[in-house]
Amino acid sequence: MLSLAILCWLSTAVAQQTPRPLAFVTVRDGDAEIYVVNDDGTGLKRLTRNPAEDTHPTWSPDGKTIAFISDRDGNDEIYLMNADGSGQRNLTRNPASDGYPCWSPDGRHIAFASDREGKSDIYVCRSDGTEVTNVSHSQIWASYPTWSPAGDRLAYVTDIDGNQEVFVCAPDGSQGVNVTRNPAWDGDPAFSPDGRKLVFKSHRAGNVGVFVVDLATLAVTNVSKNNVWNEEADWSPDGTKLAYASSPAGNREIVVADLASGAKTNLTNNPDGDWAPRWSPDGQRICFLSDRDGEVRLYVMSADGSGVREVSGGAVLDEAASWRPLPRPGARPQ
Ligand SMILES: [Ca+2]
Ligand SMILES: [Ca+2]
Ligand SMILES: [Ca+2]
Ligand SMILES: [Ca+2]
Repeated sequence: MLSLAILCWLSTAVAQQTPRPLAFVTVRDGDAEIYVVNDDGTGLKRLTRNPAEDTHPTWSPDGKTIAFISDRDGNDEIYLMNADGSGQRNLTRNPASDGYPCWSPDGRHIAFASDREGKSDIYVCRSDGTEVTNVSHSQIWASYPTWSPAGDRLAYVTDIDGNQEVFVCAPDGSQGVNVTRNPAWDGDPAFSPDGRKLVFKSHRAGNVGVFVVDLATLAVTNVSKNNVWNEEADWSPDGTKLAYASSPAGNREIVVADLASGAKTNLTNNPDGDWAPRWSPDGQRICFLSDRDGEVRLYVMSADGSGVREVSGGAVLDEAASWRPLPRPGARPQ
């Protein structure tokens, strides 16, 4: 028992000391560049060095590769680079606009949005850029793809009925279901960690609110339940909570809602703007953006709101940061 206790203590101590890297976009060099930094503010490193706009860094599930968007070849393309910034290569190579890359959970595929067939659609390719498939075949416009944690579903946003809905489909585009079905604007979907629910943003209650839909029943729950502006919801890794930006008193705060009890906690309580929360993969931290120091910067706090620390060391672009995923036990090499 004693050795087990020591092991537990050791693993906790190691977890507390292990740096958790974040990728983010900064404009401190005159144009958008991607940097990484540990969540304790150490290890700040510039990864891109190009006069083009380099944005939207997204880690591969094994944490070894970062997908991002760059217009360095004259139009928006999805690029990949190694986690240290080396090996930058153009994945999409198409004169149309390509963006919003999202890795499949096994790292073998990337979903993205492109207007290469005249209107924006959702495409899936292998992570080497081959075997590109249009999976949305939308009549008007589709974008913002996101994979389910098990890799068996894609969610995306489409304007098929003129008021924007969230669709869920198989990764080959079949079995598409409109899961929002409401005349108001619906968007920003994200699967729950168990894949059974989606959080989304909707105007259906008159304000901009955070809602959850059960994918088995399509029953919708109003999570934010207020009349102010709420958005940018992010699931806690254990699926019991949602963090989102909310403006209860005229400025944005990071609020955490406990889904079982409905209890809400304002984690920031700061008169300046606080937004774009993202949970660390171990659930112990939340990063967010704030302009409390006069410009938009990246901050990290404990999941209870304590220990707020600025980590970006300078101004950042208004775009949520991306935590490097934790290695998955037993994950297959990619
Ligand atoms: Ca750049
Ligand atoms: Ca392109
Ligand atoms: Ca709608
Ligand atoms: Ca605030």
